[in-house]
Amino acid sequence: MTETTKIYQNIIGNLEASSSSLESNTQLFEKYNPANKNELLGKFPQSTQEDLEKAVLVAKKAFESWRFTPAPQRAEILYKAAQITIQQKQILAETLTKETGKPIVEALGEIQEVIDTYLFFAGEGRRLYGMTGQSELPNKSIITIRQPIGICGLISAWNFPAAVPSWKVAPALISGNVVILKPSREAPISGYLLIENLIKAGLPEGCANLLFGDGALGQAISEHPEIKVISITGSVEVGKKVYETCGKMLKKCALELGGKNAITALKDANQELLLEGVLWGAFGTAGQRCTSTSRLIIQKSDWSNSFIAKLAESAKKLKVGNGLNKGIQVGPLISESHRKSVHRFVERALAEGGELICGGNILKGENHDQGFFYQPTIIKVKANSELSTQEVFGPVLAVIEVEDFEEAIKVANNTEFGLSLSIYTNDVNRAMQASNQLESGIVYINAPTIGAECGGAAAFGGWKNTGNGTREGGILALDTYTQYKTIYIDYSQKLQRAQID
Ligand code: UN1
Repeated sequence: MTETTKIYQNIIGNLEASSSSLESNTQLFEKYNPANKNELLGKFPQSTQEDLEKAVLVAKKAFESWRFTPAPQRAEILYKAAQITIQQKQILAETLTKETGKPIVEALGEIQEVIDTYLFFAGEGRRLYGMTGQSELPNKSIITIRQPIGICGLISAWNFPAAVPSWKVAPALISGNVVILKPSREAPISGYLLIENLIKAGLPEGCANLLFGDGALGQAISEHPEIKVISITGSVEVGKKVYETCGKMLKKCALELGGKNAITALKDANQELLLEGVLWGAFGTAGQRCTSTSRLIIQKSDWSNSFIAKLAESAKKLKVGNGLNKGIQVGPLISESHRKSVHRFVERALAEGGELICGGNILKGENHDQGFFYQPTIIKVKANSELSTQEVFGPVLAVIEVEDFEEAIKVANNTEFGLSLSIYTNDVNRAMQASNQLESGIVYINAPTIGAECGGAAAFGGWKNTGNGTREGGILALDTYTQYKTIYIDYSQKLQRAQID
């Protein structure tokens, strides 16, 4: 350990809290830069049940006053946190690039997503709309309001370690809940800085807490009886387990799981637009977004073959490297084990009869040996192959050729996931038919599958095994973090019997 290596502490009650694991000084995990595997970014405690109990106690106390703090006052803190994030944008982005490997432009975009999320949910502080309705009796009103639920356990992923926590923390807090965030072990620092900045913005003690740890801690959080809401972004396997736990405890649970997203290209598509869209959707973030374009479903035409060749030429020219360096378009994969998993997908696809169009290997050489780099890869496969149906989470694009529109839709829907699907066409009828028939929570027309925004109507979430119907990133996120209360107000000054008088 070099002298400068920071040992991060949990945050409990607005203070850095030494984990009980640190007292015995055995349970520390390390985080290295995936673009430079010798660069140690920090050491982190493996939090214990005792740490969790401490955080729960503090959060429970904080909830008692935060829940009754007027929402516009709660909003002031999110506005302030947005300002701080704007001021720190560059440094936060650099940290993000170091811990995830994503190119700095993308990291800046992710920090912008945090800012947008804070500003959107701060605005909700003056709305948090419920409903009013009509009573069947005179001089009587009915209103339904949203109220907070309590402590929310937020478990986030490594690929968007700033934006995804903000999607969870901001709606939870604005609604009057308090939170315990567990950032991913693979990218723990951005989440830490997020909570630190909320505290700097004036968030009262104990409203936002952070515990470092692994899946066992995530499971302990979901099992804790005092934690009333769980929101998790992760794998289907983990999501199912957490959902099962929450089901048994009748706990609210929001799941954002995998994706097998596709761009569907019809023969009347704008080819230049399509080319740019596929490159960005498939190889941006090295394909490590839940929304990444991992399939191109292309209608056979007099240009489809030359298009695939052109796509390969462009993919080969993408600059792969350390995301802090100028002009880099594709960063590393998050870890060696993840790179191995991606490579195995490629090997199996080729063994299954897939046709390698470009890439297909670990990147070697002076500029790449230090990190977990992988060549942008394109493989032509059959519609039912593993590569065309299973999530890879890397820079690997499966190309599937189809005869017509009907087959394109069928192939696009032929996966257990349903996060983000896209269609490129200039035919408005086809575009609308596709948006009607595609089985996913998000559909793009003439745009790739990545790049969801935060806003009123912009809901993020998927169908099928991608989730359980909950949404993030927009107004529908409030449904996860609020419970409804219906209030009947009888101002008739006499007993009125519903359904009888
Ligand atoms: C994710 O990969 O989990 O829509 C989130 C997008 C980004 C968020 C991705 N705004 O691609």
